Amino acid sequence: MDSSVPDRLQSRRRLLERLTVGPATSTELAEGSGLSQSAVDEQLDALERAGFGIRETARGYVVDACPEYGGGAIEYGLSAPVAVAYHNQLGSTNARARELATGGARDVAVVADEQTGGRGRRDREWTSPQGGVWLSLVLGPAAPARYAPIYTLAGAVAVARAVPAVVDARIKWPNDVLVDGRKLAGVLTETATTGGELDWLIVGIGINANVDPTDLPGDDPTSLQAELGTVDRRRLAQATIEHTYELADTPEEILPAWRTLADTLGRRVRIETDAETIVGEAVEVTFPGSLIVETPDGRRTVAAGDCEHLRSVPE
Ligand code: BT5
Repeated sequence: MDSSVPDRLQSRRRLLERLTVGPATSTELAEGSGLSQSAVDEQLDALERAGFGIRETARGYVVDACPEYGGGAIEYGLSAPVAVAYHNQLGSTNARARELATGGARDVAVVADEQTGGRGRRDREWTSPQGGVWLSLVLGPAAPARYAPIYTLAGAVAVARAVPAVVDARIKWPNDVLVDGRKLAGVLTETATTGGELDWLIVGIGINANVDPTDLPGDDPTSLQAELGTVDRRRLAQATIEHTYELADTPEEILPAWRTLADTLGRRVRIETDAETIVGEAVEVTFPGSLIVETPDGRRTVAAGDCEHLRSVPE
């Protein structure tokens, strides 16, 4: 891997962060981004080639047009210190994120317009045509390895918070974001640990944004386009990254937020684990993300599995 890639992206991010605040001279941009004057000029040229409108005024450079989507577009106005590695097409953003993470990168989001080998949990396929928001955030939170499952729940909370409020997004344990019971988004988390601590964390998030659900597999999927019409993917990707970043920093806030958005609690569920099938009422979720199921044989604590909602438990 070219380890300079994240450095270059971080400089562009800092430059765009400075331009988000207001006009900036090239000296100010150089100081703010850690780049030389000539490297700043090169970055500004590259941003213009990527579709940014950049104007020179008496007080410095200003951005007067931002592209609809792309790496710089997502970084511009982003309130999280995350650089964006954007690809028109990629096998899997999680796979690329893993390469970057093992090369030492942190605080980078890999984003693709289309994935040709998107993955779900247990190596299932995740269909990812153009128009969706397919992203993987590489983070390095200082946390014990046993916290790993909580970040999957964080990804689902981030999506539910990021989608336009008129969509009543709810979470099915542990990682599905649903609208009226239909799957809108999924989360695939990967971690590496050293000495009982998290080394890196990848939160992979797939949101069916501007895609046609009839092109998607699975049990009655939906998309924001189908629910609402075309949405602003730039804003959606930004909000998803911002919420995920913030939650990863405050793991104690993830479960309370998850509970308020949960569709699973209080329902009859069938959970398929690697070893067995558990049927009962989902009564609680506990740190770092286990589901407590009340069964005829007593309470069970389920750390991982596929959850199916059965009918609601009568009052
Ligand atoms: C998930 O898996 O829900 C996790 C999906 C994570 C995808 C993101 S996209 C960015 C990043 N890069 C990757 O390569 N992955 C992550 P799971 O719970 O196992 O659900 C997978 C199942 O959902 C499949 O077996 C299908 O039935 C169904 N499915 C596939 N594509 C779908 C889609 N676009 N929308 C809704 N359901 C889908």
